[in-house]
Amino acid sequence: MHDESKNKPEANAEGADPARRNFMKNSALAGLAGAAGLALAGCGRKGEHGGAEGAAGHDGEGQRKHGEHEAASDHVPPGQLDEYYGFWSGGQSGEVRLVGVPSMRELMRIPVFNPDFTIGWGVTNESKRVLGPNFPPGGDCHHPHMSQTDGHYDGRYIFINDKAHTRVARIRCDVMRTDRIIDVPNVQAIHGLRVQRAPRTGYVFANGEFMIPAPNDGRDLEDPKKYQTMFSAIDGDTMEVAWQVLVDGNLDNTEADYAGKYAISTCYNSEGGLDLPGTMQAERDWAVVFNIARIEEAVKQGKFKTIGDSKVPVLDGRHGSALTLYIPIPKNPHGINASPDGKYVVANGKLSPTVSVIEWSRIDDCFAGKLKDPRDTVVAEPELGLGPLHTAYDGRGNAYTTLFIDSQIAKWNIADAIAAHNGKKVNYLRQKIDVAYQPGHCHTSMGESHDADGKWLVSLNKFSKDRFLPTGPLHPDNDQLIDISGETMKLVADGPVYAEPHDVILLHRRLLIDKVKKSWERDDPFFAETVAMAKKHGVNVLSDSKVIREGRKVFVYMTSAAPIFSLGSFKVKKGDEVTVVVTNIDAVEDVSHGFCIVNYGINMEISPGATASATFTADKAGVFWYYCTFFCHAMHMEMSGRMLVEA
Ligand code: CUK
Ligand code: CUA
Ligand code: CA
Repeated sequence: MHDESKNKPEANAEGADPARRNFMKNSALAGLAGAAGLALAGCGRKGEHGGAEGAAGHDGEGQRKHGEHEAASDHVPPGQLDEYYGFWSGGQSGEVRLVGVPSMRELMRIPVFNPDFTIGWGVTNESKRVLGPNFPPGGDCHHPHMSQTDGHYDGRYIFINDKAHTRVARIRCDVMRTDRIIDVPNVQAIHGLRVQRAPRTGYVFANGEFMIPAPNDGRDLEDPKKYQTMFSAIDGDTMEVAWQVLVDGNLDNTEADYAGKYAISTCYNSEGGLDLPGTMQAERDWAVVFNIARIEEAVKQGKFKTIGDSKVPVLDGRHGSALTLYIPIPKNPHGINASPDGKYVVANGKLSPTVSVIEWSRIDDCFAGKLKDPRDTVVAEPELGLGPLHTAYDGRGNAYTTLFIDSQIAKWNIADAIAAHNGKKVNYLRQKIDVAYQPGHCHTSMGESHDADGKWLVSLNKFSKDRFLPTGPLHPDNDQLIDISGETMKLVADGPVYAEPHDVILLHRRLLIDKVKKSWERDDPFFAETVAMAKKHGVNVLSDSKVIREGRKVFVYMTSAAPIFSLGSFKVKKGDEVTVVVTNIDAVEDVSHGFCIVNYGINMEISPGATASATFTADKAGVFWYYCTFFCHAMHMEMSGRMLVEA
């Protein structure tokens, strides 16, 4: 399709065979369009290098021109810290991963929607209070976003969606632990998720992707015209759904402005289609803008209804509503990304080779009645290449858009794209770089805040193909690290990852380094309920070792200090409901203990200062050893005891 050799040296690095690249491209095209028997309407290319004739997108030339810039190194010497922390969504693994950038070293995994035996997530009572009593087997998380204050990351929380079970979770950044998970009512599959940037978070915005009957209780099964979905605003402090807005079409990704006035969501199914061809009929779908002040006012005035058992105010934001604005966007748009200068938001066309640049101030004008046609909010529609999915920013006026089908990232200039839209003869395209392969999101360092610093870009590629040693039929994804600090993008590293990080945020370490706790504080709410229970039993968890029986319920309290549990054994009767509470009184940084009961499915992590507990039925008689699972001491193997279960 075009001369692959232009993308040197990156594309010609070992293992990047141009012929295979074309195969990947064509198969992706077939997958997108062929399956539906439809052409990719509007995807014709004007030139070899996207829409801008003779653009600097010919990056081979670009590199010669600016050849003085050496790619930054991803090497972080032993003992040195990465400059950035990346919060990687774990996709269908249900977890969040903390990764150092540029080293791409994985520092930690934070279980969110997934059970995790390492720390006993889904085993301990403390985690079950977060997960709920009947927690589902996992989740599908896509979009991690940190809370903000006035458009700056504030280091308090990470919020993340669960598409698989229609939930939203909050992670405390001080202890890197999930502390709240909520179900979102009246909708199905939370996909897009973002935080309100100003004055603070504030709201967490969440898109219900799929359209369903309301209420979804068996009625209207065969009547898709009655299917609908809603946009939800969650109070990030209380984790309660504040309000929902009924929309036309479906909802894909969402974004917020920098002024605290609007949220905006893409819709790829304006058609209300039930299958792939059904969602690809219209040349334009839309982005829908939510006017937060008007919505809050309408809630205050009681202009809402509720659905079924839910008490959440539901407002009508369908076409004609004063609460929303529908901006036509070509075609099946996907990602939506606000520029860090606070002026623009870019909707990514997916089945159109374009992205649509919308100016927030024109949205003001539209809501004020000064602009009549919502399309007039679009101030540029640059053509970038095939399959634009997501856009990131460097804080220097440039945007970076992933091209899924082309397996490239297009760097383009926003001001030039607007000038070109106004008829000026300028090239907005700066460079295209090959990535391996099929990128979804890309993200820049600090790129979703006013502090976008334009140092690094990570491209989250869905396919790794032959970039790594074979791992069986299931391949890892490939996250590629790209230096964007100079004029030209430079590929620096490949990093295999377990499926499937959709999105990531890259935060400067200054946001977290002094705020993250190295041990638990004793009054931490995470285990406060367990400590309160002990108190009721007259137990001081820091010093007491006690077994307390209340009928068939047995409570076992002990402490851990390397290398011993304070109880060498305890006795219960078969059929008892047993609650073991362990408090780690080691105050030494990094001395975590684990408490595992063999053949009983119990393991929990107890880090310095923590109290952890697990409740189970002693349904097998006999001797069952418990032991410490974290190698904590030279005598760690000896850190054990016996649970004696009488027949
Ligand atoms: S989505 Cu997966 S690549 Cu869920 Cu943000 Cu676009
Ligand atoms: Cu405690 Cu190993
Ligand atoms: Ca569509």
